[in-house]
Amino acid sequence: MLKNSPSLKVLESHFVCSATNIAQTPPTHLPEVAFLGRSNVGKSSFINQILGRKIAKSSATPGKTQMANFFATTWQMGDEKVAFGCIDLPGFGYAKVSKGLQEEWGAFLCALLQQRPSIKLFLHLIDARHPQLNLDQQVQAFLQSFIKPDQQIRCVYTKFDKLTSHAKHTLLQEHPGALVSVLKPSTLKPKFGSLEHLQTTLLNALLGRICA
Ligand SMILES: Nc1nc2c(ncn2[C@@H]2O[C@H](COP(=O)(O)OP(=O)(O)OP(=O)(O)O)[C@@H](O)[C@H]2O)c(=O)[nH]1
Ligand SMILES: [Mg+2]
Repeated sequence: MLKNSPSLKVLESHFVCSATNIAQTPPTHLPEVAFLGRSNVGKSSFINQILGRKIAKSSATPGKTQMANFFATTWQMGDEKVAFGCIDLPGFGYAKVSKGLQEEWGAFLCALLQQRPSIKLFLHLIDARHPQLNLDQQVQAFLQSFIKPDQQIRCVYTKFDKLTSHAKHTLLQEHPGALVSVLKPSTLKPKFGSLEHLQTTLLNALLGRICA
């Protein structure tokens, strides 16, 4: 069973802007979480889930998010109020995007991730059905190559609901304490986590606090 945490409430969330190049990115006065992972892994859906509203556009068609989309939100955890930014990024490895565009996106995304000191948490979303893909390992190596001491990387295994019971236990045996997400958080068995556990862990990681 997971530990109890102070109650958490999302007070407000709003869209800030979209960017296709560094010049269009907003000021860096808030700490930020960057959501990254393969195309269609569930980045936009996850943002909507933790913010409690459909603010990021999600779609069954891979390649939906084609720009870096910036959101700002304020959460209350216990007596503490925290304002921070969320960056919804286009997915890596979307084969249908033309080579030229892919290269262009690659350069922008790499620069964005490397040169934005306000990003305190890189949340790497991984499809729970395919936890060992080469592309995800490349993303981890890329993040490790430039991460600074005040930044953290956390993984979230998405589409956990699509696993068999056996596969769920295997994943958690191989990755003890892993964060998992499902399409409908209310259907997740408490032993695997909860929406509030995800939110609390994310907020603590963003604030640089050690958490299980
Ligand atoms: N079963 C299940 N489906 C999910 C989950 N998360 C997302 N999906 C579905 O997966 C599809 C892709 O979700 P998105 O949130 O758009 O994925 P994305 O990573 O933002 O995709 P791109 O913007 O294209 O990179 C949608 O049909 C979602 O409903 C999950 O945890 N479980
Ligand atoms: Mg998306």
